[in-house]
Amino acid sequence: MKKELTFALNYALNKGFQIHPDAFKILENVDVKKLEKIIKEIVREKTKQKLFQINQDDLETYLGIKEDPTLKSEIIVLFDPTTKITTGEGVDGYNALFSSRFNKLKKIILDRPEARKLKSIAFVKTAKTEDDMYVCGLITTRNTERNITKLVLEDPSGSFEGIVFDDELQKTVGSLLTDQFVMVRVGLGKNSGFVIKDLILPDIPDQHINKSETEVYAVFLSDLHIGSKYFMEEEFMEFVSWLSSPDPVARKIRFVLIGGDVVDGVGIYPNQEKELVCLTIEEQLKKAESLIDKIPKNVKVIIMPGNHDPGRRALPQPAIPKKYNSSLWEMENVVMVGNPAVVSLNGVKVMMFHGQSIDDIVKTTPGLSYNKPTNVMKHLLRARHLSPIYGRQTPIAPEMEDLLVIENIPDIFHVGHVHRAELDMYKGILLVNSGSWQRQTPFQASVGMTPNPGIAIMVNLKTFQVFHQNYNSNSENILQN
Ligand code: D5M
Ligand code: FE
Ligand code: ZN
Repeated sequence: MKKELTFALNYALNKGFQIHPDAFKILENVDVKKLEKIIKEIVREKTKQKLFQINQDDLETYLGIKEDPTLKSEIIVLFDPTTKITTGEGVDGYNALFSSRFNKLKKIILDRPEARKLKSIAFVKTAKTEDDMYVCGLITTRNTERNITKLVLEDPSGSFEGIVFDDELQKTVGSLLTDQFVMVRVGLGKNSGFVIKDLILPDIPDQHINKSETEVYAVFLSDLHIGSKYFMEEEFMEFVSWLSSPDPVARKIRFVLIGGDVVDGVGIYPNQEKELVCLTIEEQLKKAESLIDKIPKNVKVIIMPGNHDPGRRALPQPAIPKKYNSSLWEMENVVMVGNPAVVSLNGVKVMMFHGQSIDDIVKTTPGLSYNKPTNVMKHLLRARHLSPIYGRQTPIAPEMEDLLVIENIPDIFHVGHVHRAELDMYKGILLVNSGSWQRQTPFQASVGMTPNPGIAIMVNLKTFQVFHQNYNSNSENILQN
């Protein structure tokens, strides 16, 4: 025990006082420099009242941290794939998935004025008109050779190849992802081929951002990797204790969101066991449970899985199944959701996605990198899809409905996975990559990935002001805006 705390306790005991265990918990988290003054004043006050027990209420009143009962903390789960997952079989499943993707995105693009002239691919291929027309579809291939780019699109009526000559437009086409949905303006070329003259993405329209009426804060975390040797347990505990401290921001925190990779998992990558301190999923989740249990009960904790958590690997992922740890499901302040999920926090819509698709996008798109994950997040918003590329590293299940289309426009977009905390804005949407609580692993070092772990990002849901607490000892590697 710290000597200042021992002094405070002895002082009260010598004056004939008892200290309630809940009051003790608060004292443990108070700035040690203030302890002597606090205890002396409370002892003086209560001696006058002839009441010789110091309880939680005395300390909360003294410190001005009595919970404000008027602070609302309402959570509504607006979307959770857990109960919607069906999994179709084989080719049929994938046909259904892509047809659902096409239909949902076409519905979104129909709001654009250009879509009034939208025709099917089959129609455009046989039309004998000099006028420009619009078609939309999913990109099956894009190829650049000798100063021109060829783009192949598919809709339910057929497939279409168009050529892009314009340099600027070629650059835009170069950043498109395969299986992404686009609308294009086309005209007939000289040799009866089609020339693509313009390109329209579903994108995000200008919109009104929802804010909370009461001033409460949400904390954004992800990639704890509990069970890994590299999990920053001490720093994480320090952060969790801070949640119970008298700090004015801590006193208004009502939500903690965990965006996946809660535990490190088992058998996720070769030789992982050498990097684990907890060797089973159950043991890892037990530890997660005991850490989450230390979060004050008036804070709601939303837990979403990532690629290291148990359940299934393919997107969309169900919530971490009860069978691995039923206590997490039973905690009164914990809400378990799948990946992706949309939750409303006092009316502020937050879309949570672990971010698995970032790997494929960074690897196939010029100009994007692991160091600026929010740029990838903007790409996803423009495509209105959380994982457009199919058939590379990110497994996608053959669902009958494409649950990865961004139908519901969020106020905050929360992603993790790449272990780089970063903030940005896009069309009024706050973009949060919540970094990690795992130190750089040997694998990450070998591929030159530099995480900035140990940063807790928090947002005032009334003003959208952003704060952060840094528990990273490397001060050169902190949050950059
Ligand atoms: O992933 C953290 C980041 O590191 C994410 O961008 C993927 C990358 N990563 C991690 N392990 C591998 C392997 N084995 N191959 C390729 N890329 C990898 P996380 O989900 O926390 O492991
Ligand atoms: Fe991770
Ligand atoms: Zn991950």
